[in-house]
Amino acid sequence: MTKLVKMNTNRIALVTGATAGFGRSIARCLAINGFDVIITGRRKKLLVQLEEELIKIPGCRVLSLNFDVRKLRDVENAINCMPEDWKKIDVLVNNAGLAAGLGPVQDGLVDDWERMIDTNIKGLLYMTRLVAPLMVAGGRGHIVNIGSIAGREVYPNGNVYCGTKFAVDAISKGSRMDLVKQGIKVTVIHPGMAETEFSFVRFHGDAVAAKKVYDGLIPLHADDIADAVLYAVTRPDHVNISELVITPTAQASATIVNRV
Ligand code: NDP
Ligand code: 8X3
Repeated sequence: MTKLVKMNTNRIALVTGATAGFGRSIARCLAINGFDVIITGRRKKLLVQLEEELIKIPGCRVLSLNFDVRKLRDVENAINCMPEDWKKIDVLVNNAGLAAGLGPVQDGLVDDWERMIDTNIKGLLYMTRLVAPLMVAGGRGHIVNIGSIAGREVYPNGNVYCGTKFAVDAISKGSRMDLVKQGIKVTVIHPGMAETEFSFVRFHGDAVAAKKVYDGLIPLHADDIADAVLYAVTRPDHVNISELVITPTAQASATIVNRV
């Protein structure tokens, strides 16, 4: 008798920067909602922990890929060496990113600038360059880029970080134009203030300065952004969510915040 092999028909989502913050919440949320997930990041221990958590979700398959999005060869190696059935990526969430420093441009640290430019712009481009052709070949797909309110409004001392997120906004718009004929959706989500490891990284590990950013207001939670990603990637085929700007209720713009 022929043995019936049950094919896994879940959609596949690849989330960069899944070891913390938005990325971890997005991976969890998509996994809980029926996606198979490819989780990526540099901190292997955290990737393993998340993989162990997500594989307990009934029917969910998980692949973890440990690499730095700034290293083109490592990105190529990770994507090209994936098992063939994992290459049918339906959703790419370009989330990995950071701010490093908050100060006047004339005092900026070149190393901080390079980390932000290499991660937020070039890393996102490397991922897109490797994954978009797989989507084109499959005739479907959805790229979700995580931008920022800093990609819509420049604020004092934000200079280079804002520049990288303006680039994410422009690249998202351009990608949407370039991929429209192939039926590939492109969404950009621009969050405002959210309490993750973001400010701890921005202030080079100063936990007190990081905490102070959110004094007197209720910031966004990573799950709020995961919820928005889930919404975007579960619309019907004929609907694309192009852009979303999501802020805490207490934030009216990049610089206007109601603290109590
Ligand atoms: P976190 O610092 O909590 O998480 C950042 C994630 O990015 C981590 O998983 C980290 O993993 C990963 N990452 C950073 N650098 C690299 C790299 N070179 N290669 C691979 N992965 C990397 O921050 P958030 O979750 O808050 O930030 C996620 C995204 O959201 C970023 O693009 C950020 O700019 C954006 N954003 C954040 C806002 C906020 O207020 N929190 C608001 C608006 C946008 P690992 O260190 O393991 O590599
Ligand atoms: C993170 C939000 O306002 O610190 O992108 O730039 S902000």
